[in-house]
Amino acid sequence: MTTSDNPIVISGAGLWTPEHSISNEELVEAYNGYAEKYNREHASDIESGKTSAKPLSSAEFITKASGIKSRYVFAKEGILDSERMRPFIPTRTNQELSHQAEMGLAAARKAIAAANKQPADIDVVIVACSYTQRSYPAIAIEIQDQLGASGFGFDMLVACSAATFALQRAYEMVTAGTAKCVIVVNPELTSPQNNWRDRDSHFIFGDVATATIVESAATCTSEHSYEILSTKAVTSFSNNIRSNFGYLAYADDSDPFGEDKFFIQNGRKVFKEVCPMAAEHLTSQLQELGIENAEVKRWWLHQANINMNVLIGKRLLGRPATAEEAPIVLDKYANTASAGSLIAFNLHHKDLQAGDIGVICSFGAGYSIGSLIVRKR
Ligand code: CO8
Repeated sequence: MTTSDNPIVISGAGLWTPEHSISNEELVEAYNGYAEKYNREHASDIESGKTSAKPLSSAEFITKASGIKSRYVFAKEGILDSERMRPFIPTRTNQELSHQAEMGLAAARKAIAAANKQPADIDVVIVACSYTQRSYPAIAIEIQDQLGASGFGFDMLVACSAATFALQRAYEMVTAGTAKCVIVVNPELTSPQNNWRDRDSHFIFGDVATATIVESAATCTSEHSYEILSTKAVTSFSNNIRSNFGYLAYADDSDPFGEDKFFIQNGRKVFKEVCPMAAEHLTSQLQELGIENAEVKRWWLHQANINMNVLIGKRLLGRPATAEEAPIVLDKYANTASAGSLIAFNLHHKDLQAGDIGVICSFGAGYSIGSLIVRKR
């Protein structure tokens, strides 16, 4: 979908970063302590072939294979404890603010300030992320209530593409006139769904929250705003990234926290299949607007793996993209599911000049690819 006579803009962005960070070295020390203990305790079963030994992890492998050097987490306690190997996030009462609403609100307030808006200006709140901590009431409605915003709110889950898909819904609502000012909030609390005991995936994810305001250019008074020139979404079913966590575990008598309920992937296949899909998707979207890939000033790409971004950059430009053209944030933040491209946007957009073209793009589970082409005003 494209627009020109009724410009819709991204007028503000906010980023909330947890205070706790875990380096690869800390992570590997904890994991290896756990694996060695497991191997000692199961030595006879391992020797008889009844069970497999837990392989050891390495900080060098993680950095080389993924580009990740550290990750932020909502709660550090428990993750590095080889007896526990999962975060400790105590329950809150129904009267207290939920964890994801707390994360989301912190980012939302920054986005509202950046857009030069008041909370009362917001008439739709969309919470878009990979998991919500409860089924209902929607986290979005809790955030709406805390903000004192009118209108309505809802949650939507599209894994890695939740944020871009929600921005597209926001764009369509403002275009249709069914909303005036939409906030898209991405409280990505991934750490409870990450299998910290799995050597192949324990390093991948981090927690963060981002928020973005979408409104009409006619109401926009912010210093930095970006006209949305085009949006594009595609999905193609794949089991290569999967989580079977869900409410049916109670009915099928399976362990709700069993190994198969965590994030699981065939990382190699994902890499091979998603990179060409993403590059073709973006090239064709830009072509529809008559824009050459080389004309794009900034690529705010999904942040899963540095080697993926390098490969996609090469496919798009015929050469590696520079750090200025396609900023990398996954070295510090790791894979934050749908928030990755928006972290990059938050940290690297203010230097663009009026008329500069940028691309926000997510790719991942589903498979799903979501993208927006924007122009600085
Ligand atoms: N330490 C040391 N060695 C290791 C480790 C480790 N931690 N992990 C694997 N190895 C070993 C393997 O065993 C293998 O050994 P061998 O060759 O002897 O078999 C060797 O290293 C190579 O392993 P891989 O082939 O697995 O390694 P890769 O080079 O492919 O790198 C990656 C693995 C980093 C996972 C890579 O494949 C990748 O990033 N692929 C892309 C994946 C991707 O983008 N996925 C998207 C997932 S995110 C998403 O969609 C959102 C989900 C929703 C959020 C979920 C929240 C929890």
